[in-house]
Amino acid sequence: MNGIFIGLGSNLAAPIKQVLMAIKALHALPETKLIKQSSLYASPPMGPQDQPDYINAVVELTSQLSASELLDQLQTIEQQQGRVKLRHWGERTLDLDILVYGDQEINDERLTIPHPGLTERAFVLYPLAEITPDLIIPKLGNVASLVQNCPRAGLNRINLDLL
Ligand code: ROI
Repeated sequence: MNGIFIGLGSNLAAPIKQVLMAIKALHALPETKLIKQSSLYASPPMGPQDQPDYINAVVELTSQLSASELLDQLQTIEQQQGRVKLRHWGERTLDLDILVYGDQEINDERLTIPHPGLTERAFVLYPLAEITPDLIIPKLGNVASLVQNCPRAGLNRINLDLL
């Protein structure tokens, strides 16, 4: 079975720290194991350009939590890290999105999985391809092919050893 993949993004309040703290919090979730984490990436904003660049990453989990229970946990982490979101498609302290949840396709009030923006978002696809190039996403296909059709759009892998 496919794993569960979470996208992380931040462009406010020390974004690298936000993403690293969120990965720690994901490590500590109940009934959940963190299997893999991507590098951190810096990316220009998709959306209004008058906002700071983002830091993005993707992690793989396995979990006994349902997608909806997991979403509750992600929203708690966002709140604990003082999430602010200033405007639609604007700057935010921390965003945690369920990108893929195993083989499930979900379309309800709270969740659309696989995540609808995934195929156009270099800041999601490149980190995803780094940790799981062979993943086949329900309805969308193979990650390695998706990434080949998605321009990098200024995305840069961050070497934390140099910071
Ligand atoms: N742009 C980038 N580069 N990274 C993000 O995580 C991100 N998240 C968003 C929007 C506002 C769409 N733009 C983004 O939610």
